[in-house]
Amino acid sequence: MKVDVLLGLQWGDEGKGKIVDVLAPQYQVVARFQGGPNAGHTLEFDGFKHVLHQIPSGIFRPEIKNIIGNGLVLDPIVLKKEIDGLAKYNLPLKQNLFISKKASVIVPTHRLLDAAYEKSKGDSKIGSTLRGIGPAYQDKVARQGLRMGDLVSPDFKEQYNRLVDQHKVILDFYNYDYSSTLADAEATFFEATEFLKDYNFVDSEYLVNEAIDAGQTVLAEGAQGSLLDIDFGSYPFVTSSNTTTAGACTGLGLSPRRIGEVFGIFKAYCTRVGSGPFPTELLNEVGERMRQEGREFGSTTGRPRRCGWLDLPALKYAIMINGVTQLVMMKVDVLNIFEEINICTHYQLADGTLTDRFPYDLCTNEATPVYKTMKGWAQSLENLHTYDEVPAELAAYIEFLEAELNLPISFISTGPDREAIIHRE
Ligand code: 2SA
Ligand code: MG
Repeated sequence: MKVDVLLGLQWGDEGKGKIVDVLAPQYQVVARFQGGPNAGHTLEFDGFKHVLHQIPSGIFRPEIKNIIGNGLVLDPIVLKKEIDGLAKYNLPLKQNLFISKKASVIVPTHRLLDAAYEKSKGDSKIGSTLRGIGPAYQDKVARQGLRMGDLVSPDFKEQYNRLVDQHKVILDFYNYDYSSTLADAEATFFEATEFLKDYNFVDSEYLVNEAIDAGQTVLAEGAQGSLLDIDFGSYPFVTSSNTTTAGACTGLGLSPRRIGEVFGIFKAYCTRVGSGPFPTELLNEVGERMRQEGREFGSTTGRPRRCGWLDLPALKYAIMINGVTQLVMMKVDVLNIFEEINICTHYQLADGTLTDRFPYDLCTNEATPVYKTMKGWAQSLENLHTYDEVPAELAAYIEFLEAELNLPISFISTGPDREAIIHRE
């Protein structure tokens, strides 16, 4: 048995939550491998809409084991809130949610540090979600962070204080005033860590590998997107983890030989939230229509997302890094409103050269998109369930992409609900 990986090929918000939920019935285990409360995975079914941040998107199927892997940075406060928010669904979380003891802990001062660093950067800020992600990964890599397994240790409070004392020195250096907020946040933090002690803390690398050995099917669920990867994204405007397939290996304790299918999720257009280069961004009325039609607002922070046309050089790069085997195209219905649809096939760089590669210096070397224009289908896609029913212009769009990307598009999502999806066998 192999582990299938599902991840975003753009700058996040590709609709991963929905696809995990759609594919979940085929899997016995769903595992998150990186990121933390910066993620917002939206699931919609039976008229409900629910946003998950740290809990895997298989949680609504009680028979599935949901694992929070070692590669995450977890905020106990947010985790308690998420668990409380799920209470109304009567899910057996004490039986089907498993938290790696090796996952890193986000403490309240990590959030303050995130804010202090961003403030100090001025106009060149990253556009972080300010959930403490970067500072928590910093402490992990500096070999001084806390891990979820430490929560039950008798000297947890001392370990916590040692770390926070260091954070205060940095906050003082940045003249960042924490006096009014920290005490309350700490009280909520310790309330949350007490609450979480009733949940399952596990050696998740054993759980995952033993599940595979026992013939169970496992889906690894990525967060954010490939172009936000710490190594391969548009650095420094990235998140602090490996959002790509390799991250599933380190973030769950899996050998690369265990990886099976890699589902690459992309939207039929592009969005980005936060700062950083975005060659196909539309700073005009077309972009605004995409934002409204696609409800493109951050599901964690509510920030308006930047919108633009599909970017093939970036997509090809993400497919290469991830070893994608199947593509999933999301939010196709958002393009129903356009008479013409553009696809960026190349960039023209400042010196005039054309390339379909993702440039190292995208942040400083302006890449002007070169577009292919296709006719839009300009009609509703509601109630479509098979590929045969797809309008000819949409079929042409899909087939053009498959030829360019050299991969099949296996799923086409035509609306937010679980049911609004075309699966091509
Ligand atoms: P961070 O919070 O320090 O990891 O931010 C660093 C960059 O990564 C981007 N980032 C994201 N981009 C898209 N979606 C994300 N999740 C939320 C959502 C975001 C939200 O699903 O909508 O609600 O605003 C996410 N998380 C991090 C971030 O914008 C920075 O560019
Ligand atoms: Mg999201």
